[in-house]
Amino acid sequence: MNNNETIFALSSAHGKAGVSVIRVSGNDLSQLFERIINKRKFESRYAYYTNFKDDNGDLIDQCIAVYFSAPNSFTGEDIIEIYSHGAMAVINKIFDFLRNHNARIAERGEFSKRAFYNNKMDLTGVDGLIALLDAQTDKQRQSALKSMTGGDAKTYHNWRNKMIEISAYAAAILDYDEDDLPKNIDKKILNETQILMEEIKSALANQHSTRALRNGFNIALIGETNVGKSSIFNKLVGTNRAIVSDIAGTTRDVVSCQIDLDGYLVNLSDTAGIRETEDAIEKIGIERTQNEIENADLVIHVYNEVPNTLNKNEITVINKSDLLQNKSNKNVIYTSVKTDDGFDILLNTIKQKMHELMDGSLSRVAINERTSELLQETVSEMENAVSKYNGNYDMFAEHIRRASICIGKILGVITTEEIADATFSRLCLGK
Ligand SMILES: Nc1nc2c(ncn2[C@@H]2O[C@H](COP(=O)(O)OP(=O)(O)OP(=O)(O)O)[C@@H](O)[C@H]2O)c(=O)[nH]1
Ligand SMILES: [Mg+2]
Repeated sequence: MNNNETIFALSSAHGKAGVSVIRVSGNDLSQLFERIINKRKFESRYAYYTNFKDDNGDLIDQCIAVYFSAPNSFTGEDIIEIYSHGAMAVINKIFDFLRNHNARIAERGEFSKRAFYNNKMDLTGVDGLIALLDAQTDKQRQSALKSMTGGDAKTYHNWRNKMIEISAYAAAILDYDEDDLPKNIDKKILNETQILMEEIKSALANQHSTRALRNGFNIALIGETNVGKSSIFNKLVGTNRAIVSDIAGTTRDVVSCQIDLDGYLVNLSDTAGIRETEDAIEKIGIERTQNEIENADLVIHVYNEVPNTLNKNEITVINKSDLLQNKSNKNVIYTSVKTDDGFDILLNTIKQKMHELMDGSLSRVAINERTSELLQETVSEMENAVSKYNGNYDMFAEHIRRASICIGKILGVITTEEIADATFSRLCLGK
């Protein structure tokens, strides 16, 4: 990677704003900074007010500029931050100036990529940063910050160090006399491998909840046509998002909305009512309903009468309770969109189910597709090590070593360009 090129980008959001932040990163930017602030001497990390002029001596804008000298900066290189007025015309003019001074616009995620290669961040930290920039709710923010500040990395380093130690002891059994090694070392390393493997398996088994914490808890509202799914959906999201009518088969597509429940992000979906139909479009809608059910963390099944059998994994709602005389079944929730009856109970039940899945997920390592695959590979290497243990320390050490490489890849301690590129391309410009 060529770290010598000077790069720049708008680090704040596009669009009219009071202040915009333009970030420049490169190897030695002191001359450029002197030019921007129009001074010969400066100190790092001091804010300088400047009448920022272009190369013709015309004023671009009145700005504040700060210098972060390497390695104490986000990228580990020299960084200049320019705080200008947030107008596109000003930003474009500053960009022109920077281009004239041998800098080029940064690629997506390029600042973070440099930070990674300069050991400022590992890949779990970058994952955290990506999640933080996407965070909408408080729990998402907490989870992202934990990853970004090294919470996940600590666990992975711990696992990796243990693996390296186990593998080293296994190799030592072959090379050293029994008397020179700790007592019962063979049993100890097997035991430690098994404990470690269980810990990783448990993280994998809970990956569903950590993903729901990052991407949202999926709730699908399903049921036959006309039972009032869209009316309930609108009530829960607080706006008239979905069309409500007394014509059966009104909702044909999935209508989704994100809501914040106790700081957790929830993706609520209203779906096409399930019924036998010859209508081609409605059929597609019903297929989409099936997809929503598969992806749902929680299904709210809406009826107008108590069904013969209740599905324990779903919340059963009997809607239009204003039209019912008998509301005695304790295993269902009676609601009425007309009278508001039962909505407090419905909301509390949803929250309870959500907390059951999500609480505790903050303390676990965050797992995404990339880390999930590598963790599965880790477990399979460890299983191989244990099953081939029978006195064959060579094989054992090799499998544990390979498991430690998988964890190294999660951290980016051992990495390939593709892994890094795939991660950084998920970042926005200016990060
Ligand atoms: N009396 C009464 N009518 C209701 C209630 N909830 C919904 N309705 C009415 O029932 C009809 C159907 O409501 P929708 O919310 O469109 O039902 P849906 O389940 O989404 O229907 P589809 O999209 O066709 O599957 C509308 O006329 C609503 O006004 C309720 O609690 N009580
Ligand atoms: Mg509907």
